[in-house]
Amino acid sequence: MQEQTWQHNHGRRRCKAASLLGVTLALVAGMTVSVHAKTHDIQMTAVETDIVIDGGGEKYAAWTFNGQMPGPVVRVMEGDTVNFTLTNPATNKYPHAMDFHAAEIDFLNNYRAVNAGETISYTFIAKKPGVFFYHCGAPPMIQHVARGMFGAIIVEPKDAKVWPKADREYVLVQSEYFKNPDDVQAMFDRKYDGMMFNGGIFKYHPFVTGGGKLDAKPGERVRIYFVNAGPNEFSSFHPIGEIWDNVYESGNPANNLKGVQTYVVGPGSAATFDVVVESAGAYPLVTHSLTGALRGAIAVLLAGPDAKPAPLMPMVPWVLPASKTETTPPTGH
Ligand SMILES: [Cu+2]
Repeated sequence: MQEQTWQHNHGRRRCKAASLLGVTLALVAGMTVSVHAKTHDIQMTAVETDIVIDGGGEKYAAWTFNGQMPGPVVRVMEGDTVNFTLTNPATNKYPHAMDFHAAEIDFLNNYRAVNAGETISYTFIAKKPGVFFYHCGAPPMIQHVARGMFGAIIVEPKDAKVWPKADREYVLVQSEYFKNPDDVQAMFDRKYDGMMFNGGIFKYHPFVTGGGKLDAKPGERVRIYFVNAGPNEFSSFHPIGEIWDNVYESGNPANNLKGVQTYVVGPGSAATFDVVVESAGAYPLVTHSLTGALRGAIAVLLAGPDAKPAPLMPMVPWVLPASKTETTPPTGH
């Protein structure tokens, strides 16, 4: 897997001291403790900016982490420590916050909103493997999520043998699009105008202007880390022409369902989906809540022998084929 979609320091110096401590604790507790747990320094910046949300170049006044919707994928291993810092630049207008569903820490201290010109830092240990939602929790939270402040954190199981090895991995984050970013009432009334995967309407639909696709080879096990950002609608995630070989609730390998046609992922939840593509062809991945699919939540998985290797998906901004110009500013730090 090539990814890494997010930069961080592995804190190897600390790892040595932590390893000694870990071994000691393991001896004391009589249990197995990973001696390879790492420390990741993750920094994000709240960026209030226009981004492109469809292949026609439609712009949206988003609020984002690092200028992209969704924010960058964070990827750590079970047992790792995350030192997180959120910067809210003085040039912003609104307070922002960060809530990691992978963390088990006090909400009041850590997830509070900070004003423009301030930063907040906290630390957590990613104790449970899976794929988890993260989002801004500043009030009104429904608006901060709707405008784009969300993303995915993958916590890999420390024992890779607890599930089959994937041949290819993607991240898909579903969310609703409200064309008027200031109409909070429309958000409360669930009057969404589009449904997005990774911040774009029909972003992975090759028959739509500017649309892309997801690649695979026949016989591959394709693993999709799926997050539903909402803010309101349930996703009913289904591979047209296929069956999920495995669904891991919250992405935890211990929660292994087999042979699932459709699986519901509620707002603020996530699951990991494995599909072994039986043969060449097109397999649209959709929310079978059709009002969502037909308003943008269709990602076509195209299986063919010539599929190129793909990096872990790519919380990349929409790049319009015509201009090949990135429409999102670089990360804010
Ligand atoms: Cu916010």
